[in-house]
Amino acid sequence: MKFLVINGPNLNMLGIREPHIYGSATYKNLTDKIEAFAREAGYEVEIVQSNHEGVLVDTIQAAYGRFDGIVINPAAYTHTSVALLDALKAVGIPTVEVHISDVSKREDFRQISYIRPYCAKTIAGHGFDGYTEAMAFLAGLEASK
Ligand code: CA2
Repeated sequence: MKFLVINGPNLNMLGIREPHIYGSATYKNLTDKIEAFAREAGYEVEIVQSNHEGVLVDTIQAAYGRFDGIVINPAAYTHTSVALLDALKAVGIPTVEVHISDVSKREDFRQISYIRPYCAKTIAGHGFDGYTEAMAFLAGLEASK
């Protein structure tokens, strides 16, 4: 199993501000957790973070034929980006949408997710565990093929 984990804008700032929403752990803590989980499970994982929508689109396109699953937290682009939805549809790789916070309990503008219709599952409000739960879910999907 080879996973691509994609994180959108400002997630590199984790642990620096808004700990009441996103916790006090840092982005490095997040990538360490994902890598440790993958190592123990025998998965390969690549992790990309960008603040730029076009870079995220390029990253998804470059994944074509290279990964068994994508775990994506598009951050604010969740609520705005048709381009990310189109890119995910174009590559056709099974994808799980992850949010650290429980977006369903937040502002109205966070209730829209453009990528959700494409995703096999959305995990929100589980903190960093959402990322490892997403990888386990995608591995289960692949095993059931
Ligand atoms: O809950 C999530 O994971 C979000 O995707 C995080 C996004 C937000 O726009 C989504 O609605 C929900 C924001 C990420 C920004 O992260 C920060 C980290 C530290 C300080 C401030 C923001």
